[in-house]
Order: sequence, then C-alpha cells, then structure tokens
Amino acid sequence: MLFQRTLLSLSLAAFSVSGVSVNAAHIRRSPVPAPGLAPASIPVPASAPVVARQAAAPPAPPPPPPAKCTKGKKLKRKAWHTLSNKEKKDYINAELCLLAKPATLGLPFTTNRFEELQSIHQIPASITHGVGAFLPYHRLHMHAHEKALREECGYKGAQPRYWDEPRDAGHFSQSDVLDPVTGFGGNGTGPPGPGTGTMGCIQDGPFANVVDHLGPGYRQGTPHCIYRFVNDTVSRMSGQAYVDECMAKTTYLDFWPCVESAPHVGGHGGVGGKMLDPIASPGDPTFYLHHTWLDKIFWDWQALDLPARFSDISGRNLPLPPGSPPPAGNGLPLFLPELGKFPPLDSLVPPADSPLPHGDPGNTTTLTHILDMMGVIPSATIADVMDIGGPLLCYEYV
Ligand SMILES: [Cu+2]
Repeated sequence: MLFQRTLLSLSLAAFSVSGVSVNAAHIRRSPVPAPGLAPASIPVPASAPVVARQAAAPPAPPPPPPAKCTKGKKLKRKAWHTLSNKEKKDYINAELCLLAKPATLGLPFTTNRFEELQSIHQIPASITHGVGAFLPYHRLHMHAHEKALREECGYKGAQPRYWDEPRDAGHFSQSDVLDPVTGFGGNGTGPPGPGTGTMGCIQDGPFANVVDHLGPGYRQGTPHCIYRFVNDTVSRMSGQAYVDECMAKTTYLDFWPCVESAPHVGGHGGVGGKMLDPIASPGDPTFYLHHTWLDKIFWDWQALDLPARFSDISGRNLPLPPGSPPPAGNGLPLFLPELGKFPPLDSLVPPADSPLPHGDPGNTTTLTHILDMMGVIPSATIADVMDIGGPLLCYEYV
C-alpha cells in the first residue's frame, strides 16, 4: 500500500490540474448533436425569395431505427486468452487496418482512423474521467472502435475481445496479451519515449513501428512510438479482490469511482508507458482490451439488479479540483501515476478550448448527458448506452 499513499497527492492531479473553475453557466453545446437532440432545421426567413425555397434540397429522411437486438444478433465479446491464434491474428490485422486508413474527420493532428479514435478520447478527457460519465463514455468509445473494425476493416469477429485481467494480475509481464508473436508485443525496451524518463519504445510485435501523433497528455503533433513500462506490482490492482469490492457497491455513485480506481489503474499502470497516460492512452491498442474488460465489470454489476440499473446513473460532471481527496468508492485514487514515469504534469492541463459537459441540467450526471463521439460515430446519450442489449448496442460477454 506504500506506493498508493506515496502517490496519492499526484494521482488526482492527472485529471484536475486545469485549475479552471467551471460551473453550469459555462456548459456549451457539442459540435455534434446527439441523435434526437439535433436542433430543428433553420427556418427560412419570410423575406427569402420563393425560388430559393423551392431550390432547397428536400430534408434528408430520418435514419432508420436500429434493427432489434435479438439473442442471435448479439456480438459475443470473449476474453483474449480464449481466442485461437487465428482469431487473435484477425483482430490484430483489423487494428493494423485502422492504422493504415487515412483520417478524414479533420481532428487536429490525426493521420489515420486509429488516431481519430484516440483523438475523441484525448480531446474530451477532462470531462470523461473522474466523473459520472466515465463508464458510459468508455462503453460508447469501445462500441465506436468495434464498429470501425467491423464495418471499415472487414473484421468478422464478435469484437472487441477483452482482457481477463484478474487472471494476469501481478504478472502482466507474462500475459499472452503482451506476447510478441500472437499478442500486442511486449515491454518497451527501446529508446526513451517523449518526456517519459526511462521507459522505451516497444521493439517487438505488430505495433513496434507505429508512429503516434497524439500525446503525451493533451499534446498533439508529437510523433512518437508506442512505449511501455510493464509493472507487475501495479498490475495487482486488476486483481479479483478489487473487482469484488466494486461489485458489492449498491449504487452507481459508489460503483463508478471504485471501478475507476483499482481495476482501472491496474490495467493502465500495469502496462505502463503510453497506457499510463490518462489522456492519450488509446495510442496503445491494449487500451481497447482493458476498457472492454472494465465495461464487462460495469455490465456484470448492472445485471445484478435489472431493470433498476438501466437507469442508475449519477456522479458529478466536472472533475474535483486539485488536492481533493478521492471520491467515494474504495477510497483509492482514480489514477495512480508511477513517479518519474507519468506524462509531464503540464501536458495534463486541458487546453482552454476543451469541451465542457452538456445535456444535463446541472453538475450531476443524468441519463440525458451527451456522449460526444465527434463524428467518428453519432453521439448518444447515457440513456442510449445503459443497455448493452439494444437498441443502440447489441453485444454480450461470454
Ligand atoms: Cu479513458
């Protein structure tokens, strides 16, 4: 527990170093309205010429409602270690396909589709961590990634595979997820990553030559490798005891900070390096396995009390100010930086134009809270993602 106490003072800084005091009066609209929340079409002024009105294109028909999510249609998300080598290869090849696909959305400094998915995590990171939307936001982000693999890269598998981390807790360095041949490559043993002291670039596996342009923190246009610093001790925080502690919570208000601390930190800190960057961590593809596992924990918890937990959502919308004690939950920090191997603290200060939360009446997270996917997929509300069995999402954990 010593390292937890030692790092407590830094831990919350990761998400609350902005020092910007924000309240509901500052909340602004998303540039991408959520489905069903789009503003009404702009009325044509009475003085507009009739010709202009006639020439206007007819309004686009509304998108068809999503197909019903039946048992047979549900994507089956499996643990990585249960996959055949062929299935693992298919998944990794689809990820490489996203890396090879050009960016098209104009998100700053993104060069490919994989980075677009990273960018929509980096840009709003200050309003998706340390807040009630943490779990719903990452659920939709995993869905966006899954959809891109399947629809743009021909991935047939019932994606995204998740990492059964309690199985590897305490010995991440031996995990088959980090296998250099069938997995995501191993520890970073190459030259130091940017601003990260001793940790280095990964040298083996399919992602050894990837150049990432986002991070550390909120920095952009910073070409660098995927770097890792695997830490078996920190990976203990993905252990089953921590998961069980969260599963015993009876309200979302206690549950989400519990998950965001010990199990969440275990995966990020256990892989280390890019994964330890709370803002730009989707630059390491293991991010998607880790967060899909956290989503499984979220769903497993919801499933203990349905239908009530389809609508149990709460928490604040804005992170606590620097120096605040950890929120309810298990009392552990929400992010546990390793001293000397965490991104530079100044890179973790959100830019002045960072998005602010929207969709709720105040600073409490509600079902109408908007999860902005910035054009990668349509944005949605928290209500849309509370049920993984439809209509928007359609998957199960097996
Ligand atoms: Cu995140």
